[in-house]
Amino acid sequence: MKSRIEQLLAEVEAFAGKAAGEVEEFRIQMLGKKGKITALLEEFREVAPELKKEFGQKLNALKVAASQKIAELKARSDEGTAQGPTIDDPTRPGHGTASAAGTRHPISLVRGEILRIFDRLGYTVADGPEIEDDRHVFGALNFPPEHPARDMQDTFFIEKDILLRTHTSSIQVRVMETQQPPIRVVCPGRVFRNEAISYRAHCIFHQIEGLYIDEGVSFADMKQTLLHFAREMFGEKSRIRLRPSYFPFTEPSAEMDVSCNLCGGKGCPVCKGTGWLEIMGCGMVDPNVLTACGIDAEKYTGFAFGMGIERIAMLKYGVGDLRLYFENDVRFLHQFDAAV
Ligand code: 2NL
Repeated sequence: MKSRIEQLLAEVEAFAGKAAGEVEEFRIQMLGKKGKITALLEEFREVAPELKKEFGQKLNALKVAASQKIAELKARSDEGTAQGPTIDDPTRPGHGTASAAGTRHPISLVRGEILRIFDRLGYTVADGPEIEDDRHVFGALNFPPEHPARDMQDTFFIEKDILLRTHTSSIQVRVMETQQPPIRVVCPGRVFRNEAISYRAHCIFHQIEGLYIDEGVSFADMKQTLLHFAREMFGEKSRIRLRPSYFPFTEPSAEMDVSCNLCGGKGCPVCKGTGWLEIMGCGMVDPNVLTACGIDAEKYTGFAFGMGIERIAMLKYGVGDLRLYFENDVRFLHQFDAAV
C-alpha cells in the first residue's frame, strides 16, 4: 500500500493538464467514485491497527495534494479564465458600471464665483480656524464687553474664552495682525451661531468677507467695488443702493441692496414688491479695529464687507428653504449639474 500511495503522489505532482476537461478527467480518475485514491481509502479500512497511523497520514497527505492540485489547475484552466476579465474587443463601449460622477454643491459654486470676481480685482484668499478665541471674534473688532453677540444664547462657547467663530471677520483680524497694508483679501468660511433651525435660519452657514486697506481708501472706492461685484454676479444691468446701518467694526456702516434681477426692479414676490434685494453689509473699517490689529489708523483707511453665501445662492437659484443646503439630498444637488 505504501508504494502505491507514493506512486500516486508522484502522479499527482507530475500532472499538468491545462484544458478544463483534462483536469476534470484527472479528478474523476483520482477522487471520483471509482478513483484510484478513493479505492485506497476504502482499502485503508482493512489495514492492520498498528499500521493505521502511518498509512493514514500518508493517505491523507495524498488526498490533500490531489485536491489542491485540481483546484489550482481548474482556476488556471481555460474554463476559469473564460469567466475572468478577458477583453475580446477593447473598442466596444463599456458596461456603464462606473459610479456616476457627483455634482458641485451650490454653496461651492457660488463661493467660487464670488472669489473669482474678487480675484480679478487683485484680492487674495485667506483662511483661518473655525475654533477661535474671544479676541479674534469680538475683542479686536470693537465689540463692547457686554455686547449681546458675546452671550451664550447667540454663540457656541467651548471654554470661557474659546468659541466657534460667529463671522469670518476673525480671519481678517489675523491677516491684519500679520500683514501691513496694502491689504486686499477675501475670506470665505463656515460660521456658527446658536440659532433654532428653520427655513430661514441655521446654526451653521457660510460667509465671505472682504477687506481693503491702503492709504487714501474711501467710501467711494467701496461703492464702486461693490457695484462692480453686483454687476458681475447678478448681471450688467444691476444697480445698487446703500442704506445706513450699524456694525461695531465699521463706521460708517451700510447695508447694500441690489436691484431685483427677476423683475428688473419693478417689484415681484421675490423682492416683496420693493424692487430691491439685500445682499450684504459693509462699511469703513473702524479706526479702533485698525489700531487693535497693529495698523496705523492715522496713515491708513479701509473698507470691509460681508455676505452670507446661502443668501446669495437662494437669490441666484430661487431656493426658498435654507435647510436644503445642509441635507445633501442628491435630488436637490443634481439640479446644479449644469450650473458649473
Ligand atoms: C454682514 C455684514 C460685514 C464686515 C462684515 C469687517 C471685518 C473687519 C473689519 C471690519 Cl476685520 N469689518 N467685516 C464689515 C461690515 C459688514 O458683514 O451682514 N455679513 C453677512
